[in-house]
Amino acid sequence: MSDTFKLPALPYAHDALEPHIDERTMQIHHGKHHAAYTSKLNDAVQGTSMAGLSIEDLLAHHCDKPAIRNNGGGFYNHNLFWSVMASPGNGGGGVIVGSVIDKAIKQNFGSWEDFKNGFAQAAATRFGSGWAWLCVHAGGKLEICSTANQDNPLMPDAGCSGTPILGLDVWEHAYYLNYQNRRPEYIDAFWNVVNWAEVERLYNAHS
Ligand code: MN3
Repeated sequence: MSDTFKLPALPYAHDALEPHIDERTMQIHHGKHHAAYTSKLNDAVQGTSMAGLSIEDLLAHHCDKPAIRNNGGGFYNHNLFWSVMASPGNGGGGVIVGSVIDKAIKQNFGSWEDFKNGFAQAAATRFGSGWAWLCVHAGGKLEICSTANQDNPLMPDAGCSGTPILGLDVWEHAYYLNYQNRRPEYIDAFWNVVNWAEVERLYNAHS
């Protein structure tokens, strides 16, 4: 039987996010962690009534099952994470002044500084493992939040709502090789690799 869910190829080389996210971390994170979530998600749905459902439907309606919550969340969250990053100087870090996302950030948070501070605070204060999110609601309202483990805002009981358009993995496996316990440094470095063109595309698709 062929697997429903496939580990996506990274949209850039493993070393493309250096020096902010190191090559070895990317190799292990994508090739081991994300691959394992993908494989276990396939195992969890095959031969059940959930086979054939989209990942969004699984997260919205079947996250009461731990195998779906943890592995479906891990599959979806990392798919988004890779897509919203890009190499510095090749789409990573830059925001076009006057673009849709530039205006939306300023309208919702007052300034880029206030947005970044709020997002960094959500990422830094998430105790243990989890994610920080920027979510959009229909109509364009933006919201910052964080979730534990592999939870995400598509799960009705995650304590966060809207559609995630930017996510930051704050599990230690995402930064420990390069930053050890210095999560705030990793969060600060993340801004150099955010692919704002993709965040804007997601904003337009879900607002
Ligand atoms: Mn991870």
